[in-house]
Amino acid sequence: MKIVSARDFDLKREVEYGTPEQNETVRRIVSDIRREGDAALLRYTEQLDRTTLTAAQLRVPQEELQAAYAAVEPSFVTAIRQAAVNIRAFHEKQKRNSWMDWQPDGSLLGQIIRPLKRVGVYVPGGKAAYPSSVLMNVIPAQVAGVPEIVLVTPPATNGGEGINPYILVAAAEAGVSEMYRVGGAQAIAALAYGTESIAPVDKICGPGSIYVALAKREVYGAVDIDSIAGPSEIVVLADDTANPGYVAADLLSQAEHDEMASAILVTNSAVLAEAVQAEVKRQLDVLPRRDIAAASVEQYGAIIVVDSIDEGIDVVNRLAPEHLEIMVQEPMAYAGRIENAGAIFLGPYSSEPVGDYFAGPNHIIPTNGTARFSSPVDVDDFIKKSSLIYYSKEALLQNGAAIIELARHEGLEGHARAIAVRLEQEGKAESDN
Ligand code: HSO
Ligand code: ZN
Repeated sequence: MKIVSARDFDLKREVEYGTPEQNETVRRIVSDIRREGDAALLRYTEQLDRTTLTAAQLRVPQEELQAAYAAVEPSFVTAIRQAAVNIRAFHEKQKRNSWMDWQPDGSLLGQIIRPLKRVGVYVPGGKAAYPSSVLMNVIPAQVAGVPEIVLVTPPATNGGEGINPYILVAAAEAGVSEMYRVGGAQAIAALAYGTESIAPVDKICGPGSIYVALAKREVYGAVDIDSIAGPSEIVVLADDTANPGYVAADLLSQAEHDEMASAILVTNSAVLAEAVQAEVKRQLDVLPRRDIAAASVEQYGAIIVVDSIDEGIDVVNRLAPEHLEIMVQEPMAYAGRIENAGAIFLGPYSSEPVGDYFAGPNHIIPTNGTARFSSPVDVDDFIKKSSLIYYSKEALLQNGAAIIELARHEGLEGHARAIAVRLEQEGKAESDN
C-alpha cells in the first residue's frame, strides 16, 4: 500500500459503467422481455443462467424457504435475527407522518405520505450474494409500509445447485413471501414491465452485476430505482493514538469486497502510516480473499499523510467516502466537521463491519463521491408524498387577484379565468347579501 502526500493523490476517481457491447446486450434483453414476457424470461434463464425452468417453477415456494433452515447453522439464524431487530429499530426512527395545517383563513395545506405499493429487490447470485443485504433492502421497505415486496435472485448461487440457503433464510427471516428464481438483466426487465408470472413493481432496489446495473438504468423512468452502487469504499482518519492492527484490519474488510474497492488511510502520523503499511502486508498474507483484497489495495488503496487532522478532514470531505472511520484521540470532537461521508464510525470499537451487519443503520450507502448529495438507503426511499390543498372561499377571494396576476404574466389566460370565474361569481354573491 503506497504512502503518499495529499498533494500527490488524485482524489477523484472515475468508475465507468459498461462497454457499448454490454449496453447493447442489456437493451436487447430488456426489449425482448418486454415484448415476449415469460417466454423470453425462460429463454434467457436457460441461455445465461444455464437453468431450464417452466413458468410454474419461477416462483420459489414457501416450503423451499422453510427447508433452507435445515441447511444453515442455528447460530446463523440467531445472529441474523438479532441483526434484523436492530435494523428494524433504527429504521423505525425514520418514519414520517402525514401532516395538515389549518391556515387562519380557513384553508388547509398538507402532505399525505404513502408507501410504494410494490417493490422488487434484486439479490445477486455471484460473489456478492449477501444475506445481510436482503435485510438492508427489505426491512426499510417494510417499515415504510410497502405491502408487496418481491425478491428476485438467479436460480443458482455461484454456479451451485440452487439458491444459497443463507439467502433463503434471510428472506424468510425478513418475512418475504414472494420470491422468483430469475437473475441478470432479464430479472430487472421482468420486474419493470411484468410478465405473465411476475407482476410489475414500482421500484427496483439491490446491487448486481454490471448487466443488472445497466438494466436498472435502462428501465429507470418506467419504474424508480435505487442508486447504482459502485465498489465499496472506506477511509480511515487516524492519529498516532490509533491501533495499526485495527486500522489495517478495517481497511482490508472493505478491500476484500472487490478488486475495485478502495481503502484509504488518512493520517497525520508518519509512524502510524508505516505501522499500518506493515500490518496490511502481514494481514493480507493470511486473508482467505487475499487476491481480491491485494488487487484492491494495490490499485485503489493509499495511505495519505497530512500535516494535521484538520487537513485530514479537508481530504475526507473531498473524498466523500461511503464509509469513514475516525480513530483519533477524541473522535466525537470531529464528527460534526465531516460534511461528506455516507456513514461515520467513531472510535476504535466501531469497526466498519459493525455497521455492515449489525448496529442498525443501512449498509447500502452512496459511493463514488455521491455522498456529497445523497444518503444511505432508508425509509424515505420507499414512500411517496401527495400534496394536499384545500382553499376556503375566503382564501380564494383574498388571493385570487395575485394568482390571476401571475397567470397573465405567463400568458396563460385559461388559468387566470379559472380563478376569475369564481371571483366574479362569489364576489357577486357577497355583494347581493
Ligand atoms: N460493506 C458493504 C456491505 C456489506 N458488507 C455486505 C458485508 N456484507 C457495502 O459497501
Ligand atoms: Zn462490507
